[in-house]
Amino acid sequence: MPSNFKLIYYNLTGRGEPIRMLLTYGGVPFEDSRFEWDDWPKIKPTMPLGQVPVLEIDGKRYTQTIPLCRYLGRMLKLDGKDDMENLAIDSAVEILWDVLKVAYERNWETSDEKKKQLDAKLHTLSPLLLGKLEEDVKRNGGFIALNRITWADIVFLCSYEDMMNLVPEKDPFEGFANLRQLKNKLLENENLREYIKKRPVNKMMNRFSLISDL
Ligand SMILES: N[C@@H](CCC(=O)N[C@@H](CS)C(=O)NCC(=O)O)C(=O)O
Repeated sequence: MPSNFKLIYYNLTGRGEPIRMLLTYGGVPFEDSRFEWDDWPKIKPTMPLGQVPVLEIDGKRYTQTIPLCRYLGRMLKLDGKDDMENLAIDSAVEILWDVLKVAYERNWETSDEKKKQLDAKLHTLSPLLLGKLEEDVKRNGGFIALNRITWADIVFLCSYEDMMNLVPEKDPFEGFANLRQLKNKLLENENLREYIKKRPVNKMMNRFSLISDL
């Protein structure tokens, strides 16, 4: 296993947080290199694709959130034991990502017209996709992809926090008791609890934080 990890990302949750939380859950020490929003123009040209998150592994830089999470999932033995199990994990993560992408898009949209369209899209998509995951959690004995914890559950925890933050007008998890229970179960993990208590406040998205659920 590599010995040196450094995550470069905004001082926000977003795409950086699942990587931070996976390393944290696995008890892997890492340098959490955060920068403020206003510093981004200076940092952008120094990043491999002009984007973040970037994970430095033993000094080499890697990009792309989901592949990085999948890699960490494998490293931490939070992956599937065969192709079908890995497909279930990938599929759950992609469902979470599909809802989140629309929620983020809506959040950053400045045109009233487009915001309204994204609003309608989100309020149709969110119950449908989260409803599917709710059924999956019920069937999987409390976990999102398989009958045991996988890296998809950690991605879920981060997605839960961001969704609660991005959709303040209506609790997106209302009526989804199994998803809520999963969130509570994950928050029993001591590594995650300590990390959540100590991490910097998300200044740009601070309507909700998991700290209120500890
Ligand atoms: N496919 C990449 C997308 C990365 C991405 O869009 N990062 C955003 C922040 S979440 C970014 O760097 N935006 C600033 C920019 O493109 O200038 C991934 O999943 O990691």
